[in-house]
Amino acid sequence: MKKFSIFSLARNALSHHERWPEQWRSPAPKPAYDVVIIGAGGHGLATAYYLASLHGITNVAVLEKGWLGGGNTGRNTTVIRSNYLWDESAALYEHALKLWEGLAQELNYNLMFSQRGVLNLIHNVHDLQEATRRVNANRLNAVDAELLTTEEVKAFCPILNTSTETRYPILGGTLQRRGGNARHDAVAWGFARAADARGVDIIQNCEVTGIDVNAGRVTGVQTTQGAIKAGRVGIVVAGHSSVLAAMAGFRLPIESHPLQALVSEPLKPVLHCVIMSNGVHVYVSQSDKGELVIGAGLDPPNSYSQRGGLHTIEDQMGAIVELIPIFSRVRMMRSWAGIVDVCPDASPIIGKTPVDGLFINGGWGTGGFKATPGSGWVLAHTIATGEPHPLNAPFALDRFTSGALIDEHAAAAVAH
Ligand code: FAD
Ligand code: PYC
Repeated sequence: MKKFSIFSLARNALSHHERWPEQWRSPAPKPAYDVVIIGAGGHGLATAYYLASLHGITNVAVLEKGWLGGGNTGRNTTVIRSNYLWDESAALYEHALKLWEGLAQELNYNLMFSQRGVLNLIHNVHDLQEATRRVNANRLNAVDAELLTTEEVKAFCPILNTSTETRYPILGGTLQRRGGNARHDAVAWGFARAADARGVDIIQNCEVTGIDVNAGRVTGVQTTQGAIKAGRVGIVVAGHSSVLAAMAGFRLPIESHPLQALVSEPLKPVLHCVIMSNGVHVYVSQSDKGELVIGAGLDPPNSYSQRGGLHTIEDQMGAIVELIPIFSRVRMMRSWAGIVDVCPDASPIIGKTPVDGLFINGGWGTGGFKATPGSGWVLAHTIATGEPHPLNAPFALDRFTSGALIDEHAAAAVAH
C-alpha cells in the first residue's frame, strides 16, 4: 500500500495533474433555476451548500464573473473570531464560529482551521475602556473572552515589545482563545465541492450584467452567458453590492474601498497566534507555510480597483516593527488588495430587498471571512423560507431607515 502511494504520488507529480479528478463540474447554464446566487465567494457558495443540504433546494446556480474564490475570499487574511459587542452580532458571529468548529468534518475537506487565539492589543485608556466593556459583553453572551495585563500579554506572546518606551506602549490585551485562522481557498473549494455534489451548478466566467424585475418581483438575470430565469435571486458579491443593487433599481448605504494585505518570505514558526492592534493599525499572523500575513486599515478613497497605495503599507510596516522588532529585517514578498463594502454601522446587510424574491448579503466590510458559514446558513434560511432567521433579522436593510443600527466599529477593529 505504501509502495503504491509513493508511485501514485510520483506519477501525479510528473503528470501535470492530468489524472486528478475535477472537484466540481463546469456546466453550461440552464435556462431557468429555482434559485440563482450571484457571486461564488465563500458566502455565495456556503449559501448554495446550505440551500441544498438543509433545505433540499438543489436546482440552484451560483454565477461567478471570474473564478470561484477569486474575490475577497481568496484575498483576505483569514482572521476568525466572534468577539463582537452587541448581542445581535455576538449571536451571528458565534453561530458562525460554532459552524467552523465542525466544518472540516462536515465538508470532508481540510480547511486548516486553527484555533490559535486572537490577541487584540490595548494602547490607551479608550482602548482599555472599550476592551473591558466588550470582554464583559462577550462573557454575558457566552463568547469566550479574557482581559490580559501587559505581563500576561508578554507571557502569551513573548516576541511582542512591551517596553514602556515605545510610541504606543502595550497596556494589555483581550484574548479570544477559540479565535484563529483557516485556509481561505480551501473554504471556497470545500463548499464548492459539497454544493456541486448535491446538484448545484457553479458557473464561472459568467458575469451578471442585469437583474430582471417585473411588477416589483425578480424574474431572472442577464449574464455574459445569456439570460437565466429564477424566481429567487441572492446578491452575494462583497465589494460590488452597490453595483448589483443599482441593476435592480435600488441604492445601498455602502461605500466600497480597497483593503490591502501582504505576506513576507517564509520563516520558521515564530508567531503562534493572531495579533491585532487597532491603535497602531496593523495585524499579523503566521501561515502554516511560514509567511507572515500582515494587514492594515482601509485605503481611504472609494474605489473599485483591486490595489491600494504604498503609503498604507509603509504605515503598517512601521507599526509592525514597533510591535515586534525582530521582524525588522524580514523581507516582504507580495502585496494585493480586495474591494470591501462598508456599511455606516460596520455591520452587514443580510435579508430582503425592496424587490420581491431578491435577497442580499453584503456590507461585511473588512470582516466577513469569519462569518462565511454562518452567513451562508442564515441567507439560505431566508431564501428558502422567504423570511429572515432570528439571527439575521436585525441585519435587515431597513435598519438604515428605522435607526436600529448595530454599531460595531470598535469590534470590526483594525481595518475601520
Ligand atoms: P467574495 O469572495 O469577494 O465573493 C464575491 C464574488 O462575487 C467575487 O468572486 C466576485 O468576482 C463576484 N462578483 C462580483 N460581481 C459579480 C457579477 N456582476 N456577476 C457575477 N459575479 C460577481 N474578513 C475576516 O473575517 N477576517 C479577515 O482577516 C479579513 N481580512 C481581509 C483582508 C483583506 C485584504 C480583504 C480584502 C478582506 C478581508 N476580510 C476579512 C473581509 C472578507 O474577505 C470578506 O468580508 C469576505 O471574504 C466576503 O466574502 P464574499 O464571499 O461575500 O465575497
Ligand atoms: O475582522 O478580524 C477581522 C479582520 C482582521 C483583519 C481584517 N479583518
